[in-house]
Amino acid sequence: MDHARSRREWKRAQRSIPGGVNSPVRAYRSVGGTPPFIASARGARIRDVDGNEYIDYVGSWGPMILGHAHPKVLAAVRAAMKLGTSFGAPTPRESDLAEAVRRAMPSMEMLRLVSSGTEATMSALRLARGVTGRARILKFDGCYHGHSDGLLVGAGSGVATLGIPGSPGVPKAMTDLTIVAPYNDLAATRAAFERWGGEIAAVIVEPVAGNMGCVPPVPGFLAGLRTLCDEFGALLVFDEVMTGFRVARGGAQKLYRVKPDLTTLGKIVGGGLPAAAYGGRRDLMRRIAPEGDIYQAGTLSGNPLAVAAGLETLRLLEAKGVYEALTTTAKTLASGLETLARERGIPFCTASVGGMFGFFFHPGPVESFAQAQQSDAARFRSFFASMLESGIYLAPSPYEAAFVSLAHRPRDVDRTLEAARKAFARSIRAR
Ligand code: HOZ
Repeated sequence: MDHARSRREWKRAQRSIPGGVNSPVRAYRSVGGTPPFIASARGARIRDVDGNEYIDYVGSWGPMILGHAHPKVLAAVRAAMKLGTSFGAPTPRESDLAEAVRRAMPSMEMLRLVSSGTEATMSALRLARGVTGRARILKFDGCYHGHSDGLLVGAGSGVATLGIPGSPGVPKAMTDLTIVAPYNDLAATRAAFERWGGEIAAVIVEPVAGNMGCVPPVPGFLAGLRTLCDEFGALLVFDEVMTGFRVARGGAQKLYRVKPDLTTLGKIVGGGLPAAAYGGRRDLMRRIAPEGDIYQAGTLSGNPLAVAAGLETLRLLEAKGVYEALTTTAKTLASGLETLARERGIPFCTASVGGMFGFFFHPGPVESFAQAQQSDAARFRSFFASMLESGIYLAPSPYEAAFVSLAHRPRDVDRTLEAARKAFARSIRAR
């Protein structure tokens, strides 16, 4: 594969943009090589500026559940665009989107649209602190909830990929209020509550962790969090930016039958344009300004193009069999990879939930960030490079989930597994 143009573009980008990228993981720092600069994408395929085509399992990090450039989403955006691109004033379609979300996720009795997942989680936690009058937040090691100050501790995603322990610029006082417990560890969570119980405003959790690879909750973990929150008067916040409309139409809360007080959404809810949301119990959401006294605002919140893309995406996800299809694709990939690795005696484990999956070069199980960090980084790098060379576009980090779309066909899965067979063989030779 020729990457000459991507290399040139990357050099150019680095003169104006830190690392040449507008979000750190995209720079391929942990896997090496040149990140393909993208020219276009359609369906399950993404094409770079050198004309190389890849089967895409990044899906813009989650939103592209219908596949890229879905004609109906494009038509909806085009139609909206003709009417104006931003008003900074309410529109009927924002209520349409809010109602569509509420139908899918009844725990979101009221919601507010924002523009990014970071904004959604930051705002939900402000609300939680405002209503409880408490300052502390409990999060889990390896979960990533965007880049707001108080949440940049024990964070997965790019923070984990780059091995950044925390970030300069975040005063210690901001993260002193954040308690970090190991994911899937109820005993440690209880211990934290016993120490700080009366001060904890909220527990925030990715109900299926997708920013340390894909790590599902162990049975009873989410229900246990619900019980602890109730016992100690804290709010339970499900960060479903990744899992919302991804693991099931009603998100992880539907799948695992645990009702959070507040939920954050992003990615799919914007259909590939910048929209996100936070919402939950009506009595809580009524505290948001102007109905209440807790302030949060945004010029592009409820942007008409993003709302149109989100609405059309959610509408198309109502079709019968959608989540069964996504689940089958993700499961087939995960189990196919596991079989191939096992045939070669490579320590390897996988997980898949709905339309997301992940893998670790680790014998398994991986239920926590500490275990995820024990996976074989060198093997991941070699596997990643070989897959890319074979035209398979994976997230360039072991600390990210992979996403499938409705555009992925069985032949894409076959091609991916064929590429994986080669990649596993190479990874053995390289040792
Ligand atoms: N935090 C995102 C993945 N979990 C990265 C997004 C991006 O680089 O676009």
